[in-house]
Amino acid sequence: MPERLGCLFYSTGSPYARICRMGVLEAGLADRISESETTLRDPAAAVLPFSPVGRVPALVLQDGTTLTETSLVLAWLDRMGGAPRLMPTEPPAMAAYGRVLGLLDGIAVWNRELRRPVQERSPGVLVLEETRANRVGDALERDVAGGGYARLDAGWLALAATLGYCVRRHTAWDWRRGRPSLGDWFDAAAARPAFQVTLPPSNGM
Ligand SMILES: N[C@@H](CCC(=O)N[C@@H](CS)C(=O)NCC(=O)O)C(=O)O
Repeated sequence: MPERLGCLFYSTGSPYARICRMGVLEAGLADRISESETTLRDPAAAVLPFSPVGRVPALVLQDGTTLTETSLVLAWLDRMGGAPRLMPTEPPAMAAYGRVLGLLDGIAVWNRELRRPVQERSPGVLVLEETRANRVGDALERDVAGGGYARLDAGWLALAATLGYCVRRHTAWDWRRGRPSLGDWFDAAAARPAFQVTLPPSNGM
């Protein structure tokens, strides 16, 4: 029996947790890390006894230590001998990962704004985040056309999870329009088993 390493708390809709879930699968550690689904923003959430932050991903290690934050979880998977290594160490790949995390953070803000009642939404925030997403989307189109995001690492996982989130949970952003290379990249990424078994529920905004 392989040594058990920990338990990853996730919610099915979370793109951040999905990055880690796909990372566990792609790094070949699925038989050593179990998964546990939790609710969010809920005083009864299963993750709260392990993390006062109450967010996912949260990885509870065997000694009770809880790691939160996607990048810290990915770095720990590398430390546990996962292969391929996920966290980039060279500046171009680090920049590529950071670019997608910035996009995802902006989309999370945009999506949260859209979930408010119409009269409570801030038009300024909506415009800012849509503009940011389009700017980064155009840069990603150029990156991918030039051969970027080809290696399966944290940047790859984050890009697959972010675009996958937009397909099923943030349809407000028509990211494919005018971005054929990004569309082709996503279709290839979406064919991988780790992507297919972590699909979020459709709840398009
Ligand atoms: N910076 C964090 C972001 C994680 C995050 O925002 N997770 C969301 C789900 S997508 C969450 O748990 N939200 C619940 C809450 O805010 O209480 C990371 O990189 O892991």
